[in-house]
Amino acid sequence: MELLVATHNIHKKEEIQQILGSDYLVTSLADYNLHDEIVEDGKSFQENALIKAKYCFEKTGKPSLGDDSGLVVESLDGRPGIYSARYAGNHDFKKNIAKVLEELAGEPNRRAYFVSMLCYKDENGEHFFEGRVYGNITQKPFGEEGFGYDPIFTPENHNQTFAEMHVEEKNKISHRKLALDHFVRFLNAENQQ
Ligand code: ITT
Repeated sequence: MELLVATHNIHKKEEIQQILGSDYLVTSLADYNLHDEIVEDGKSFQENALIKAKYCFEKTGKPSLGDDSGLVVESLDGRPGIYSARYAGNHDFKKNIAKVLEELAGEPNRRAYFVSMLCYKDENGEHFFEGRVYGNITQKPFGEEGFGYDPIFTPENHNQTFAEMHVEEKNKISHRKLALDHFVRFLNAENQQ
């Protein structure tokens, strides 16, 4: 089936396609010539995921998936959280990473998690699916793969950051993979009814 992902982020689109595999054709906003910035003024990952999915569904009538995601750092009271994309500079990952590392300087508690909140919207309504992966923030960036905060996040029971792993390896354990597993189970159950 075609799944329209309400994103301008090519990395997210590619990860979702790789995780879902060839049973799904993952498209995104650019494939529908939708270039507007979607105003994400929700107060939670859930509200923002809904805003994205709704926008897409209203524009196209296609089954749409919003992914609102981010990094939640325990000793920063959950920041950058829903502000992950624009924590220091709008989609400027170097600045965003630098700000997190600076705020954590000298802090022994480096526990954090990545979250992916998905909102799936079709003509029958909206459904939410969440995935989290726990880990730690490194002292400095390592690796070139992935995107966003990947160079400073080491998932639990691993000794490499997401950015040091091949994307296929990240995609086996990531927050996005866990959320998509819930989503696929839901779709399969729906299709059996
Ligand atoms: P769209 O809203 O167009 O989907 P975005 O990049 O703005 O793209 P978000 O609003 O969900 O997406 O912001 C999430 C930010 O959190 C993203 O820009 C990254 O900085 C970070 N992030 C999310 N998932 C990540 C991942 O798997 N690895 C590293 N950083 C991630």
